Amino acid sequence: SSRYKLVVVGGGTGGCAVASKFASLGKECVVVEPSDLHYYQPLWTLVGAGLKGFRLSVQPMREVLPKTCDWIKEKAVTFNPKENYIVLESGAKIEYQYLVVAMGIQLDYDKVRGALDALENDPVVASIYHPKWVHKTFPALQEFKGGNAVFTFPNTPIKCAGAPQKIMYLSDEIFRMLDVRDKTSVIYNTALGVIFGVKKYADALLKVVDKRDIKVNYKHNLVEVNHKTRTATFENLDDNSKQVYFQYDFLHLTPPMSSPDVLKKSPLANEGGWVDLHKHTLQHVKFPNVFGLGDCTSLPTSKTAAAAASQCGILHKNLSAVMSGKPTVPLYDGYTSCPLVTSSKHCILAEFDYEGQPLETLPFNQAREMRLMYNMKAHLLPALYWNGMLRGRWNGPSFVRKLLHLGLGRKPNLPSS
Ligand code: FAD
Ligand code: UQ1
Repeated sequence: SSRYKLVVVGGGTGGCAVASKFASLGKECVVVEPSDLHYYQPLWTLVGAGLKGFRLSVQPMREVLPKTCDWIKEKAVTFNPKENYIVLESGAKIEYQYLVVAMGIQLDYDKVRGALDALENDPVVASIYHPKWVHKTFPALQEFKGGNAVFTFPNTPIKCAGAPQKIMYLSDEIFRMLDVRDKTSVIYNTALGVIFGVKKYADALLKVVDKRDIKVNYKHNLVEVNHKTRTATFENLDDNSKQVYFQYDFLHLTPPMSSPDVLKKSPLANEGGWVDLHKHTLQHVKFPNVFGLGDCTSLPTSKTAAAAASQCGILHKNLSAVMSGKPTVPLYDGYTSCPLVTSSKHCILAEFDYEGQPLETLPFNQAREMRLMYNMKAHLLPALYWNGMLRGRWNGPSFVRKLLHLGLGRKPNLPSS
């Protein structure tokens, strides 16, 4: 077995950013990551609508992980935090002094009967959440001749909770450009009871769906896809799970998601399967030498890269403190952000904290559809991600907010340390 000072499990958004922060540890730090490729997933919404090329969302893992550190190209399968080691798929045992868990969230397409079959075999079924199925989206939209275009939102936590409706707004725009919108029903079937979790932005989005003549059905949870008859079956969560059927001519699937299976069954998980962290410090509640960030954690905020960016700076501070025998500081207020793209030119930039209170970077109302925010999403953020965040140089926009609000903004709601 080998032994490291710091083991980072997962080399995605959060894991790569944290490893870069600790790059000065050199070979005392290792990233355990099975994938050859690193994805900038936020681009997939624009890839699905034909606005960006998929290649811009991919880099070889070797190019993004810090060169000074080790990389073990394997999957972690067992966690033994009482004895400070993990086990890899090959059976190799890796011991650590400190552990960071950043394994992301698992896509559970197999939990919807017929979904994988439809994705494999029906050209009109697509999903921007998967590097394989995102490719089907734009061709299917271009071929669309009218009928029912159905977009789903599952009955589980998901990453980027805005994406299932962003791709719908961009599809609606394409249908209008193709001149088929007047023979089309655009239908958003969501398992939730609201269009968005924060009222300020939900109110703005309800105006958008109204203006664009989009039908929203709440408490509709997708349970089955039959691609032979092009029928999607939903259970109505309000009405004793009574089943309702929708014929589709285009279907966008957002799969159910859950914590990675190997984490669910580990001692690091809470009852929900997520890495159980103190929500303001990112330190594990039971194992003080374990930290976590990103989509696989119990942090009760919306799962986004923007949230992981803010978490990464705070994790670095608190883990460094623990490494030098100092106390952790409660710093994370739950900041998360969702650029709600409403057309190929407009975007509502939602930013909020654990309380669901807006925490906007710009000193004016961001619940409006703005060109500035679309340009930021499409042109600025990808560069900020590849050149800033992944190199450990971007901790989210809180310093910009404080600067622009001249200290007059709302103070974050944090316990005193
Ligand atoms: P990931 O980046 O997913 O990385 C997890 C890594 O862990 C992967 O590399 C994986 O291979 C690895 N891994 C998994 N299992 C194991 C194992 N057993 N052992 C070792 N490694 C393992 N966020 C925004 O902020 N703004 C947006 O506009 C936005 N839009 C999005 C649109 C779409 C379509 C999607 C899919 C996501 C979007 N997101 C957005 C969300 C964002 O991509 C995620 O929140 C972010 O990538 C989370 O980072 P992470 O490190 O937790 O997980
Ligand atoms: C952000 O920091 C980030 O991570 C790099 C995203 O993921 C792509 C985002 O979508 C957003 C909105 C932010 C926040 C950044 C600013 C400048 C408001």
